[in-house]
Amino acid sequence: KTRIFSGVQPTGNLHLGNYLGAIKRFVEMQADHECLYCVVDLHAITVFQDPDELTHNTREVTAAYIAAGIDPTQSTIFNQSQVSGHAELAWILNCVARIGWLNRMTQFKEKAGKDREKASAGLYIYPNLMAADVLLYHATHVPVGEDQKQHIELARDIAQKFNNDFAETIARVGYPGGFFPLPEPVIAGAATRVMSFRDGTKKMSKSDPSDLSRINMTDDEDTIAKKIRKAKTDPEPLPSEVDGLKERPEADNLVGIYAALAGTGKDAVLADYGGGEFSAFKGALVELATEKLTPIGDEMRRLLSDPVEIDRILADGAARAHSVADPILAKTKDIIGFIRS
Ligand code: AQP
Repeated sequence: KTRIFSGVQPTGNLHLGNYLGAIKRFVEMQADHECLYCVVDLHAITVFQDPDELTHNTREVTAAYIAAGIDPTQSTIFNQSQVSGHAELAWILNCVARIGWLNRMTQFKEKAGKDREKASAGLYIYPNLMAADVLLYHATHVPVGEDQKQHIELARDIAQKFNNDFAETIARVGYPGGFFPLPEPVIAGAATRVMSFRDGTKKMSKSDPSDLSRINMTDDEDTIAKKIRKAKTDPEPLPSEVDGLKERPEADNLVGIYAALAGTGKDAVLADYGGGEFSAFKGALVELATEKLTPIGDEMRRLLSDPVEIDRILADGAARAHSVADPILAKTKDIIGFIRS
């Protein structure tokens, strides 16, 4: 049986990359699958967060999910810290994962920077918590942006090692084929890695100090237009074939964004705009991005004006998440040999 799990960190500045790489895809999956969408606040605190901002940002991600089209009565929307099984299973998986595996994680190297000794221990073991998020629900598929591929591969390795280490007791409790399913990353579409508008070789990111580097999900029409018009490009006209985008990261990025927003492929976009000047294409992109994004931003603002209702939705989602997670965590404890009363 298919079960989808994914999450977004409440760390502010939700942007077009988060939308196209993750949230838009979450919406597309909910019609045909059982989905759990988490606001991963435990992940957020691996880097210090101001408490009031964390609270606000948690509600903002929730509002973004709903405004983008996730129906909280159909999918389970909740915040991670309200379901203690994430932290409990993460501890168990800390004891399964190997230090050598964590040392290969490129995101830690990027986020910790040069002075690694000053990074939090949480940032280092972040991928184990992410494995716990997915495995706690026996999720089978995880829609993510390209940057998270390595972490899902690690989650698979951890699940496999757990299944091997405890094969005997796992068979005894009735799972001869392994207890944790190996989750599949789902990385698809024309914009799995949206790049910065200032530098086509860097990923669009929440923490980039330049607001011009990204489109935020709450940007208004004028801001979206300004950012797209100022986005870095090269002087050549757009190519007619996708192959012509190869050595042109900025052009490739904008064409990919257009394709993802329009729900087509890069080839279809180039069939319409190939050979033309960037200025005309940028004008069309402004129109499309405004049409798709501003209603979401407006709805986020409307939802955020009622924080009590957002908190109610999160509490309801947490209760439903508990009902899936608790039996799986209980079985995990049996498998390990913990006594439960
Ligand atoms: N640029 C991107 N293109 C496509 N997908 C992206 N995602 C993030 N950036 C891009 C996807 O969004 C989901 C949620 O990401 P996150 O909030 O958990 O964490 P993040 O990757 O740390 O976000 P940022 O924006 O990249 O923040 P900083 O600045 O801290 O590095 C994930 O599925 C992710 O793949």
